[in-house]
Amino acid sequence: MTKPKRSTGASYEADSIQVLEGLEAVRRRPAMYIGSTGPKGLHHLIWEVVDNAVDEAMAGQCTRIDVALLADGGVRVRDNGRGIPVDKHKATDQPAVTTVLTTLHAGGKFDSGAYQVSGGLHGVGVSVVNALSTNLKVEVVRDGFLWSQEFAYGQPKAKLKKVKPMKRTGTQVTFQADPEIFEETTTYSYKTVANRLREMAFLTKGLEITLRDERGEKVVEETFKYSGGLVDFVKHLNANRDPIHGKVAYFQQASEDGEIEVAMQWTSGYNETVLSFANNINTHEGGTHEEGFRTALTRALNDFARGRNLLKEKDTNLQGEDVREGLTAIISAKVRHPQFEGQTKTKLGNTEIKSFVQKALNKELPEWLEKNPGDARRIADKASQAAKARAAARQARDLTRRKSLLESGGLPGKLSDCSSKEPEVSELFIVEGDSAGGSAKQARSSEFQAILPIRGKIINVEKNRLARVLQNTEIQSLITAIGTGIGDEMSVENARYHKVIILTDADVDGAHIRTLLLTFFFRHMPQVIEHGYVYIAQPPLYSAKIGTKTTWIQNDADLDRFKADNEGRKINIQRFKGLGEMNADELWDTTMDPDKRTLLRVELEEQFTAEETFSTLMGNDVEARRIFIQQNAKDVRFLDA
Ligand code: 0RA
Repeated sequence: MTKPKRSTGASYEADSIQVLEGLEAVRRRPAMYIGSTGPKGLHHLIWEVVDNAVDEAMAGQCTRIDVALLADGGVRVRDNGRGIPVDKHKATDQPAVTTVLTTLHAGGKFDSGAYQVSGGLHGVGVSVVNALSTNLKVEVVRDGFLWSQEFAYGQPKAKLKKVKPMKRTGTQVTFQADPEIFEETTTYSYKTVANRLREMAFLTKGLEITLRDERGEKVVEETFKYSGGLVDFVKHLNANRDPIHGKVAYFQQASEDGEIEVAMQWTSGYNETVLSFANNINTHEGGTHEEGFRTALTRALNDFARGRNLLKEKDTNLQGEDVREGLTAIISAKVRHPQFEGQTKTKLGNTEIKSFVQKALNKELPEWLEKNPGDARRIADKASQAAKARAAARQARDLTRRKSLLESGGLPGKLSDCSSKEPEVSELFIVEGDSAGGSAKQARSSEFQAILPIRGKIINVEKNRLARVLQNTEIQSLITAIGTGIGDEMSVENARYHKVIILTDADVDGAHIRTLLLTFFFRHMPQVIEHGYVYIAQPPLYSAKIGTKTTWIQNDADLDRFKADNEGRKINIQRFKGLGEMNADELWDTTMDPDKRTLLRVELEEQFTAEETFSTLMGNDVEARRIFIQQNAKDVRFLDA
């Protein structure tokens, strides 16, 4: 565990906690403090408390955090840190813990006396959690006693109580989110919580985090603890990939400007998985820590390749993307005063960090390459192959572009386009097979619905280089139909449809094709997913026949209802097999009519889970893939509806 330095030697005193604002503002405009009042905002409540406990761990003062999702819908977070101070706070004339829980920004860690590590994005303080909870109870073990205080809607119900003598130290916060604030839902997703806690544990070497779900019939419990930290993180991401060198490379350095940790390992694949974090927040949009890393890496590998004569004098330098082909890397920066920029405030802006990271790695990387010459050679060889493939890919891409210009209107021949030219209302159905494509074409409302039939399996982008992918005719049609281009050259503003709907059979083959398509979008058009343009159609699961009348049934609940409504009659129920079974009218009624259909919008969960999902599905480990598809063929686990 890292022990950050403090800028002053002062220990926390109750009076270092500044009083800034009341909590009514939080209840009036909750979204300002937690981003939203939807599921994301709800989960922020947990992150807020856990972040504080992780700060204690980063300060070397806490070794374990226990999170419980309680049967009554509440959450309990317990840690064995120092405990929130309970002595009198001068400015408020109240115990510090009371001030921390009732005063905005009074985390005690926001002033210059302390090194705030996590938070930054949602480092708004536990008082926000308090303000947005019907009930909150804080229990502190500190100074030889157990202390306790309860609140309702952020207001103390009674004074801080000295309960009884107790050894050790720690904090426990139990709260119930207010359903009047979180109107949409107050139900936490186990998976979301587990993923974030796992990520936190990877980022904080040695910290033990447990998660307990007491809401179901059976209590579920998981423990996350990684003594290898980022190295374990990389191994985890590469579990279903094929590494080309045994040991994960690891570098770490601390200075006045902050702290940097990097772990990396190359695989035989063609994609790049570089995840970066600043103060434990996933910096999806990158930033200065990532830039420094990339610059140093490209330089180190070019120097190595030149030095060993793997690159001749006449050869051009390897480019960044060549060097990062097949690379899995985690960059974790700890910054004293992080500046978050970008559209989603997930881009690190601190300029000093770029040169700090670059300097650190300019020294460490060449040393690692020299010390591991066999590994280094394989990596450099792979990079130079990637450079050659890149040249070929450019040619293929130029070809696609030229071809699309030659074809009528630049659109693929197989596309039955809609007449509307307004992307906002236009829908593209990507339909498996020509026959289903035919029905869909008959069924559609041609005003706003376009049909693109896809024949057979499309190419697996996870196992092929871009040049090869772009030669695939199905992929070419897809790219030209959607209109955004791909990769670095894509612009989502050019999307010709704001609904791209995948329509495949509800069987294992259909699930496979759907996954191939999603993998393609994830790797080459991620913004199309991020903008919420990708959907999955939900054809019915059953057909029920009474006499000659067929009813299509969407799900198991509807099936039960149908059976109940038709008790005593002879019903012939069949699991729906394929789109080919339905005629055009049926396809329209069940699956395509905007008034009746249900669509699942594809949303990416935490980036690293998505990485894991796609590399498992499409990577080398066939057995892992088979199991995954069978388990998920029905419910498409990695999608949040
Ligand atoms: C203010 C100051 C100190 C610790 C904390 C707050 C603190 C907050 C939370 C929230 C959940 N768990 C927590 N653990 C600690 C520093 C105390 C010191 O210097 O002794």
